[in-house]
Amino acid sequence: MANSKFEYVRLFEQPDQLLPNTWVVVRIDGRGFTKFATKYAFEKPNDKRALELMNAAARAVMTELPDITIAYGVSDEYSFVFHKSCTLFERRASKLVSTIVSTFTGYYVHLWSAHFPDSPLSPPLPSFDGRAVCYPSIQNLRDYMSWRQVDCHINNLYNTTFWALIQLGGMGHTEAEQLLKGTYAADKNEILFSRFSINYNNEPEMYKKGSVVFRDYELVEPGTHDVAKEVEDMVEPVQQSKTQHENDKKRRAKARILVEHLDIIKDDFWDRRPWLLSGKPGKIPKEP
Ligand SMILES: Nc1nc2c(ncn2[C@@H]2O[C@H](COP(=O)(O)OP(=O)(O)O)[C@@H](O)[C@H]2O)c(=O)[nH]1
Ligand SMILES: [Mg+2]
Repeated sequence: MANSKFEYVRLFEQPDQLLPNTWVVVRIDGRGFTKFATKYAFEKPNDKRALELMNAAARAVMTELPDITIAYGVSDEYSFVFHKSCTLFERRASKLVSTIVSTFTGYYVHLWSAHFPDSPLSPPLPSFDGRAVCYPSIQNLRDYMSWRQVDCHINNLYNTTFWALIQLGGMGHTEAEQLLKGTYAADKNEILFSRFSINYNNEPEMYKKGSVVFRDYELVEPGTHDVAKEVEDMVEPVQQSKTQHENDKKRRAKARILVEHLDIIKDDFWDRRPWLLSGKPGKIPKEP
């Protein structure tokens, strides 16, 4: 077919390739959620319904995109991790980010009424922005995940204390802010306990740790699988046979997708679940 005189515009399309052989993290964040939370009267500092809606949307994204190995969410943000060998075919940042953002937003809106049956959505509708970052090593990826979970802890301890001072202690916003200025974690724990008899340790795990989404296979004994080294040593992804590839895909599709509130900073979480970093699906657990 002859090219049209218009076709030169194709040359304006510039590459936006992500670095090969790296872990790609797409983090999405609710746009203007401070205002959005006020409009729908989200409970402060944590609204269980809103967080569970975020988790349900993330779970749906992982169901549709089997290349995502793990996701982590807190507040109005979610990070989705693509395994380093899984993004060979599509490494255009804009395409990955737009796929995640639109799939997540679609499900967030679709699932809204199930989580907020008494508050129908109305414009301006919820929307999310997203960015993609490449992490070259497992250590970098683990540190990224730890960074988000530490952030969750710091913010939640602060917010829990701040809102206790206001809601239970009758303080004003400025007064509470002044009181908390320069305090350490131990001070906040002490304020919660001595003034309000709140033991921070007993706060819901979802608020303290955020939410981790991953496929459920049989856990392994820690120390029996050293995937990290195996995966790091991989210079280029192993060429799988077509049947092996199809088998893995089937096993991934069969796996249940769990949403849990676990410590992802310590080694234990990763040691027990070697499939997260190896990319090889594990054993499907027997029905209890
Ligand atoms: N009340 C309430 N607000 C929340 C909750 N989760 C997220 N938010 C709001 O969402 C904001 C997220 O922060 P950020 O992304 O920096 O603000 P944004 O630019 O307004 O989206 C928080 O500051 C809260 O105002 C929740 O569970 N309850
Ligand atoms: Mg936001």
